[in-house]
Amino acid sequence: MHEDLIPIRQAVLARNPGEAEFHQAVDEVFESLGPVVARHPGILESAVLERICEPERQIIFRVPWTDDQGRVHINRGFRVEFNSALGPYKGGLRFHPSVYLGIVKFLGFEQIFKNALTGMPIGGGKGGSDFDPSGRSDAEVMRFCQSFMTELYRHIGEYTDVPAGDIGVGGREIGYLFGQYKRITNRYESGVLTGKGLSWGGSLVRPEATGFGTVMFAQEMLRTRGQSFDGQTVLVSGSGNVAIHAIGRAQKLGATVVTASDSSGYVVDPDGIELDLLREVKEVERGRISEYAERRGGRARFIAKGSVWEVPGTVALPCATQNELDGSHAKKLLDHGVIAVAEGANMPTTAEATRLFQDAGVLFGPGKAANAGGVATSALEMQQNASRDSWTFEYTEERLARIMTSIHDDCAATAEEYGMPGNYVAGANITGLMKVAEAMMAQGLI
Ligand code: NDP
Ligand code: 2IT
Repeated sequence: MHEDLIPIRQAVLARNPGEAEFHQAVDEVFESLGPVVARHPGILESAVLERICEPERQIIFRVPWTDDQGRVHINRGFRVEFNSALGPYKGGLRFHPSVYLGIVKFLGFEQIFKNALTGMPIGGGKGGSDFDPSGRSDAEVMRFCQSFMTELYRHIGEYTDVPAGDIGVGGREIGYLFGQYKRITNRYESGVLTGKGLSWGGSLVRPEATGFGTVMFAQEMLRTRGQSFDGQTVLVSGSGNVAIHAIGRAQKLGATVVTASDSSGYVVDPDGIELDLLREVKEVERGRISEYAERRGGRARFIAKGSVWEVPGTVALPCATQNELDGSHAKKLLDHGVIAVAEGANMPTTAEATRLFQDAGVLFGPGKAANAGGVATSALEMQQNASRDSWTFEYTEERLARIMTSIHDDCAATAEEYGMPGNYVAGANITGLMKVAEAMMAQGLI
């Protein structure tokens, strides 16, 4: 790390004790910024980095709700409004028992740079709760969402802060949240949330956008080496929104996707994942991934321990959660001849694993670039809401493809410009930072 950045980084760590994931996200960005502070002294003089690491606003609130037996539960709700230099705060809500302030801040921090990379007018934010939706009935999830929104509504709005989904928050939850927002405010404010259903302001392609975009980004990386998805053996982790659509897109491009996983284990299906069955088990029935193997007529195996990264493959798409691919996994993947890794999830690869891939010359697409298609399409949803319009699938998909190609090209060009050709991590961090820094400096001391 550049010596001028070390005291800033240390102050961030001291100010935010116990937030390991946030520290990791800050470190990853700071590691890239040496050449930037050398070339643009104004970044240090105007204390942009100190400001960018301090959220504009952090909201923590109580979420009381009752289960189907009438028992009372208390969860904690979060919304971290990190940076509004480029537009209203924008970013998802995560419902998962592991959620605490450090997770929300890591995600919100990443979102600042990701959203800048999309070229759309959106700032960075993130939220969620330590609520665990697994095994809960629709009625319980609805009561939780209504209670969550009963506090959140006062902090959000089309021009203020626009939440969407993330882990544990999909179309069902966005529906309950939107209904409660509308009820409390008496406003049909479509642009207050994204990921809505098609008949009430949602956008075509938004459900597919993150997974599709990740594969589009990886395809662009492969293209720089004269390669493509065609004929690759692809490893995907997760079996949620991002994973499912990454699998579908990679298959369409001629790849064989041989794995999927959830928090209970993973499946290996050498003939290629049967996507309809996976969607039936995970999206419709909200079941366990072992049921996929059970219903695949002996063609797939379920493994409860270990991870998909132990399976031989040439392209890896981590689409589950943070730090799911560590140094030992990276070594396995390298032994098996992996040529490209693109992060569908946020920060799924540890710092050590990232270094191993980069040192070995493997194409590595960091999440803030590779998974930006989701939030970019959220911004397209906001655009449709603002003009009271709805676009066709083909047109929206074409816009997404153009955005992903331009994120890829911007990251590649910036990496080259700063003397680190092929380093998409540095390219993404520097491109994102420069856009936000420029806006912050123009807007005075904010
Ligand atoms: P979903 O809730 O739809 O799916 C999450 C998947 O990851 C599930 O298969 C889940 O397993 C698994 N998973 C979650 N937490 C863990 C864990 N601690 N250990 C092992 N497996 C886990 O979420 P998404 O697909 O939306 O999100 C996946 C990743 O992509 C996240 O990192 C998210 O931040 C990121 N992302 C999402 C975007 C979006 O538009 N949705 C946009 C950009 C990034 P199980 O079913 O057992 O819980
Ligand atoms: O991490 C992410 O970019 C998301 N969960 C999507 C955010 C959004 O506002 O669509």
